[in-house]
Amino acid sequence: MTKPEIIGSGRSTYTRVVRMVCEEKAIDYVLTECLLGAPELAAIHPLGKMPVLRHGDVELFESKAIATYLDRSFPGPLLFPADARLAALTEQWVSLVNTVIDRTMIRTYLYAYIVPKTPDGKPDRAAIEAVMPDVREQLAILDRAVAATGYLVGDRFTFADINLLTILDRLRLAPEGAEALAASSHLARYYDTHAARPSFARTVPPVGAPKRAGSN
Ligand SMILES: N[C@@H](CCC(=O)N[C@@H](CS)C(=O)NCC(=O)O)C(=O)O
Repeated sequence: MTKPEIIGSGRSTYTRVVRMVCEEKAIDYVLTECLLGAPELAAIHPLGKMPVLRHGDVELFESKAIATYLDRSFPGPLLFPADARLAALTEQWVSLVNTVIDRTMIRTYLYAYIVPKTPDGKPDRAAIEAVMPDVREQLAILDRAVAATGYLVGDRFTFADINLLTILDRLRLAPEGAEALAASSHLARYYDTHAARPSFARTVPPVGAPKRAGSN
């Protein structure tokens, strides 16, 4: 059988989540590194975002759709639970993280450090100060969510955890984010526990945002 090909960048959190699915399920896959704006992405994703997947004649875009396909197509532990309630809870946390928490912690907070829009290229202090109350509020929500079991969903590791861990990992790169995570005791323990998973360790990205074709 052909290997699934994940096209994206090792630096991209959304690319990392589908790589972690492959690692958790011991799927033999290929990562084809590319830049933002690469034609390989536009060939599959209508907005040219990463990651995209090619597997035989299957082409997919959107990380959760790719993760679902890999989970159902390959043996290994189910990362999207079969039970209706647990499946819905997994969807719930993936949705909140992708629509709200990613925007706050990565696109707004972290990007104010790594791709600031300031004239001198220095971290955008105004954007950082403005977003930190939301970062703290959202960390508190997550801290409560993992307090009882150490997982987002029931008492088992799911795609919801994968999808969050990649974001917490990047949040730690900047000082206020690292401090706020360390102060969230349940969530800090959750992060440390799951960061020891081989799927996490084998996909640690280089620091920095994915690079765009034509930029330095
Ligand atoms: N909802 C998409 C989001 C993918 C996404 O935003 N990827 C980022 C890299 S982590 C990207 O391609 N950004 C480039 C852009 O938005 O033009 C998914 O889950 O796959």
